[in-house]
Order: sequence, then C-alpha cells, then structure tokens
Amino acid sequence: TGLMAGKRGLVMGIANNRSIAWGIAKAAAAAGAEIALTYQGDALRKRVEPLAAEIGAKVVGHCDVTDAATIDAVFAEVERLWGKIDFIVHAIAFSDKDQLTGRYVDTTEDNFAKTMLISVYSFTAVAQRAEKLMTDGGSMLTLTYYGAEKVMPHYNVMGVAKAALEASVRYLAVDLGSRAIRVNAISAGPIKTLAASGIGDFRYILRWNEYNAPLKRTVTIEEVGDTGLFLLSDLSRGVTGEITHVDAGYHVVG
Ligand code: 0WD
Repeated sequence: TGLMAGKRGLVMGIANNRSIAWGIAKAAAAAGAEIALTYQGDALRKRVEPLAAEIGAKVVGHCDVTDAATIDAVFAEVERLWGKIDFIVHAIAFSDKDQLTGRYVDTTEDNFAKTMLISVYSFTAVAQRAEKLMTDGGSMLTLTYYGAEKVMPHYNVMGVAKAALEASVRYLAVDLGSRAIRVNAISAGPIKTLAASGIGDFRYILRWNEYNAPLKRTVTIEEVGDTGLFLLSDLSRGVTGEITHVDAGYHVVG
C-alpha cells in the first residue's frame, strides 16, 4: 500500500533481524516510507547495514543515547538529508542483566539511574530533537511492556522504568499536541530478542503467555510492526497519548 508514501522517519533500536524495531521498519518501508536507521556501536553496525539495504533505508550513524553528542549528530545528518521528518521510532532499553532477576528491592542506585537514562529519558531527549524537524506534524512511537502496569517476575527496575516511560508518553503528547505531533507507545507481549534474553526465566514467561493469552500464543515482530505502521500513519491521526497493547490479549487476563 501507499499508506506511508511521502513520509520519512528515523528508527532507533535495531540490533538484529529479531529486533522489534526491525519489525516496525519493515512494515513502514513496505507501506512506502523512507527510513533512516541508527546503530549502537561498530558491532551492531555490521548487523544494521545489510538490514538497511534490504528496505532501502539510509544508515545515519552511531547513536548511544547516553552520549548526547551522538544524538545531535544523528539528527544533524537527518536534517541535512531530508530537512524535516514525519516520524520516529524509539525501541531502546537497557538495565544491568544481574538486576533483571531476583528482587526489585535490591536495585542499586547506579543501575537505577542508568536504566532510567537509557530506557526513559532517551525518548524525551530524542523527542526534543525530533520536534524541531516535525514541521508538518508527526508521530513518535516508543515500546513498553506490561511490567509497567503489573509486577512481572524478574522485570524489576525495568518495570519501574516502563511506568515512567508510559507517563512520559502522556506528558509529551500534551506538550507536542498543538504542533500536530502525536506520541504513542506499543505495549508488546514478550518476544525472544537480544534484550529479552537478559531477563530471568524468559522462556517460562513466553510459555505462560501462550497458555494464558486470549489468542493462546505470543506475538511476532511483524504483528508489532503492523500496529506500529498504524500508529505512524495518518490512519491513527486521532490517537495520541495512547498505550496500545499488542500482546495477543494477555493484559485482559494477566
Ligand atoms: O519481549 C520483548 N522483547 C519486549 C521488548 C516486550 C515489550 C517491550 N520491549 C521493548 C524493549 O524494552 C525495548 O524498549 O522493545 C524495545 C526494543 O527491544 P527488543 O527489540 O526486544 O530488543 P533488541 O533487539 O535487543 O533491541 C534493543 C536495542 C539494543 O540492543 P542490545 O540488545 O544490544 O542492548 O536497544 C539499543 C540497542 O541497539 N540500545 C541502545 N541504543 C542507543 N543507546 C542503548 C543506548 N545506550 N542501549 C540499548
């Protein structure tokens, strides 16, 4: 379809072909969007470049959200290329693996701060830069998880971070709404990705979702991608500040 024809956007958070951001990038590109990708460090660059080629995307550089200069550099490159943008996808999170198991109460100050910076503040940091380039309005999308709403085993400090991320979606939606910029999140069900492999007992969580979700299965990055496409496109022009669950319905029973 030509749903995204004429739209250009930046997708951040592809680590490999299992990344949720890859599912969204594929769906947007197939619908006619022009896409720019970032990578975090040289190891991921080698994975991201062939994926970019597959969908005709541009690779606009290294971005580590803990280094604001790299965020600025990426947005400067996007501005040089396109002058303006229509959407951004933020699919970035991090917490020390040692604290994605055991008890939340044992979270350290250092890891709490790092988790919040990378998994929460970075979306606002990116929104600040993107706002300036969204001169015709736009759509901003981030990824969250049900651990923001309910206590999930081992999710710990990341659950606290996702709760803050979801609150920031609402505050950003208000701040940017008058410029016709919409801000939303997808709350994805568990998917086996690189980031997820750091979470304790992840296979058990997948199995639990298969047994209990209304659809009796887990979701794919392609399914998250299609809802991402909806939220990035004008089909969702009346939707902002929303957390959309793409979780085979798990949140109604869990
Ligand atoms: O079950 C899941 N996989 C779910 C993931 C369920 C619900 C939500 N999510 C969220 C994650 O919390 C994250 O926000 O989706 C988002 C994307 O995660 P993903 O697709 O599951 O994981 P992955 O493919 O590993 O991509 C996340 C990437 C990083 O990969 P690694 O694994 O190398 O940490 O986030 C990027 C990095 O590419 N990232 C950073 N990017 C820039 N600066 C940074 C950073 N400091 N840290 C991580």
